[in-house]
Amino acid sequence: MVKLELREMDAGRVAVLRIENPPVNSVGSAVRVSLDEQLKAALSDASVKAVVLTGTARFFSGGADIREFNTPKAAVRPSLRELIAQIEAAEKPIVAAINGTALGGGLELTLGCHGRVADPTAKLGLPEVKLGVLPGAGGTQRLPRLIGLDAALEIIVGGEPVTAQQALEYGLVDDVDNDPVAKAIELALTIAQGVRAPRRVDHDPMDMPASAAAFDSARKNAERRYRGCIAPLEAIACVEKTLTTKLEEGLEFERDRFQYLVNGDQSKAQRHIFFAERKAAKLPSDEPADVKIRRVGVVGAGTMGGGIAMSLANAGLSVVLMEQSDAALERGWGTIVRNYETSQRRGRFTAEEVEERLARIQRSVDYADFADADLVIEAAFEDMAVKKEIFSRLDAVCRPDAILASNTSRLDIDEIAGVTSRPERVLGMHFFSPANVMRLLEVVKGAQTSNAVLAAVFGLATRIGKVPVLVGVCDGFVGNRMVSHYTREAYFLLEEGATPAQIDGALRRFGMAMGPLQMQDMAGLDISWAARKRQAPTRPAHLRYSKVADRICEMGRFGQKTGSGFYRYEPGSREPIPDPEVHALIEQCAAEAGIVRRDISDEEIVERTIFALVNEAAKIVQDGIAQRPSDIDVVYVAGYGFPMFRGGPMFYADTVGLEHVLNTIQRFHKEHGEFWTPAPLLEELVRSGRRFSDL
Ligand code: T1G
Repeated sequence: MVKLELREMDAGRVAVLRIENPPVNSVGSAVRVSLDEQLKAALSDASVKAVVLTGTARFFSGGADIREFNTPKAAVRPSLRELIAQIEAAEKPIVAAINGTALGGGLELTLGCHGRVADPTAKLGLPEVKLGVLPGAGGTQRLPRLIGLDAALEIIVGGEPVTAQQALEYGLVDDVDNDPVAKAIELALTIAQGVRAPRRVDHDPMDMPASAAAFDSARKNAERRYRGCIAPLEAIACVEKTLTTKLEEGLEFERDRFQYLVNGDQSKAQRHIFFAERKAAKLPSDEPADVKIRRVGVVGAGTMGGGIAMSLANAGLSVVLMEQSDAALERGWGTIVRNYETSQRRGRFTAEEVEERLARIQRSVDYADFADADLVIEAAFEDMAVKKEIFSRLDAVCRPDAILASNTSRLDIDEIAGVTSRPERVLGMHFFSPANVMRLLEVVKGAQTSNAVLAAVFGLATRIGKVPVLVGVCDGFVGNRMVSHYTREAYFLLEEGATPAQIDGALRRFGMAMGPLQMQDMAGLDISWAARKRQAPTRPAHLRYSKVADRICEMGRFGQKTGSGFYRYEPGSREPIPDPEVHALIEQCAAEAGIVRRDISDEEIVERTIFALVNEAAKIVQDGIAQRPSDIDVVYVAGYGFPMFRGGPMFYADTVGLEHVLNTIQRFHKEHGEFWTPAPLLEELVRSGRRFSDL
């Protein structure tokens, strides 16, 4: 919990309080009680001249214990707010030695202190908005008073941590030192001796000419980064209070808004995703990796291969990027260079960092360059014959212990593994475009893929900042298998009376990053057209099929890349413009199908598309293609733009109630036929009164 150590210094005795609560020194009820006891002991000991508060290992503190939210433990006294007020009011100087990551309530603890020293490797942040709450222990009131409005708004609304050096520049810490405890002791004693004044937060209103622009840009920043989330906007309202109210009043307002958020659906959804991502990243087997991945080959320098190569280089890995010709390689390389130059212009990387990353990528047109690779990721044309040819050649040139992975988005990994002599070292690594940005990685386990290989790839995924989700072999794995049903309903709704803009608008208002039709235009309509043509011979003739997308493709309209698809696009613009030619085509398809068009509500659009996802997802869980429903939530939030404030399709279904979801699906089953056959798992859960989150 919290240990007290007395240090005898020339200038007097100092009590060092150390938070010890692995794995991240989260401040839950037990730590609060222990810290309270140790604080009182230190402050009441007349021989103690000053106090230093610090953490252990990599963490000062990862913040309040999120698992205690909405439980009786959250109300155990003292609250974090009370502890911080006690620290702030202490007669003796209390200085924080920020030995490592200090987030949320952990950082707020330091804001009550009379000085702060950080280790050079420390990260300091208030990420609460990512959990759908706000800094609820004084962060919105003290941080602006310490470092000014603009910097505080960026930290509170952006939710991203700053480095120790940035914190020093902001004035958030007084010093950065390799021995933060020793430096903090020194600082505390100089304050005790009156040599230095304690940094006390002024309790009066900041009374500054509030640049309304500061709050307007913060709100715009919040809307851009966390569209549809209410927590960032509530946090801004709290920060605004610092201009007009005293600290105590502002703290009360902040407490009220925190309670409103922590009891709300959005925060419960976002905390669900936080824990779901960590659960997904744990493999069922604890067998360790049998190879350390340092050098990775990538076959194909197209959009995906280039993005994958960047992801790997960004994480410090050595990459061999291979194409079948110099021309293709140079085209791919040019794209990579342009992407890095854009990132550099946006300030994400310095010129040196771009050079370092590019230097990690060796270009090649020769399979022999894969001879010393630990892993090779194939990101070539989505065609089984092409992939089999590539894997045969990889099998011949790569080390026997090298792992061979395909970035295929839906093809059969077992069929690919079958052409190699090492099926136990073959799997899928399905990245999402743009691969250097999207966090999701579907790791496809083949029938013979070994646990040691899965462990190696999961370890790599975390190192390159991806969220790995273990999925099984089927057409489309998890994400794409579900998205087929989602887009099918969107196409049917077009024929039944909705326009592309209405469907996309309804789903964006629901919170999707982009509607299905605009998404199709961005991805390229020809890709799914090729899949539909491949599936045509085996498509059951009695099932309804919409010709809308095929007709659009037959007109050579493949989306943004051809200047028109479901929408049309001005040259150089990605802005979708409704196109009467498409509306006429849709009406023609409806007439041919004998469909009488009607007005369709946003609610029906959302239920027909989102419940189609939920129903198929329940079948995926039942088939064992995903380990659990929350893994599917991770797939959809991290890879398909599902709003994190709704927690993913399964959490959303639990929130609206599975009985309602099942009743609606049964109604759709009557109206629209066997596509809507309810998933037996859904029926079973409703029968037994359980939810997806009970699995
Ligand atoms: N509470 C409870 N458990 C936590 C936790 C927390 N704050 N942070 C991490 N864990 C668990 C996590 O679930 C996992 O558990 C294990 O610790 C290791 O985590 C009042 C209200 C700190 C950067 O938002 O960002 O303070 O899976 O795998 O990669 O204003 O965890 O092993 O069972 O992520 O080294 C604000 C959230 C809280 C920080 C470490 N704090 N945590 O990353 O390890 S709200 C946060 C993180 C608050 C105040 C408000 C990261 C990390 P398990 P991990 P990591």
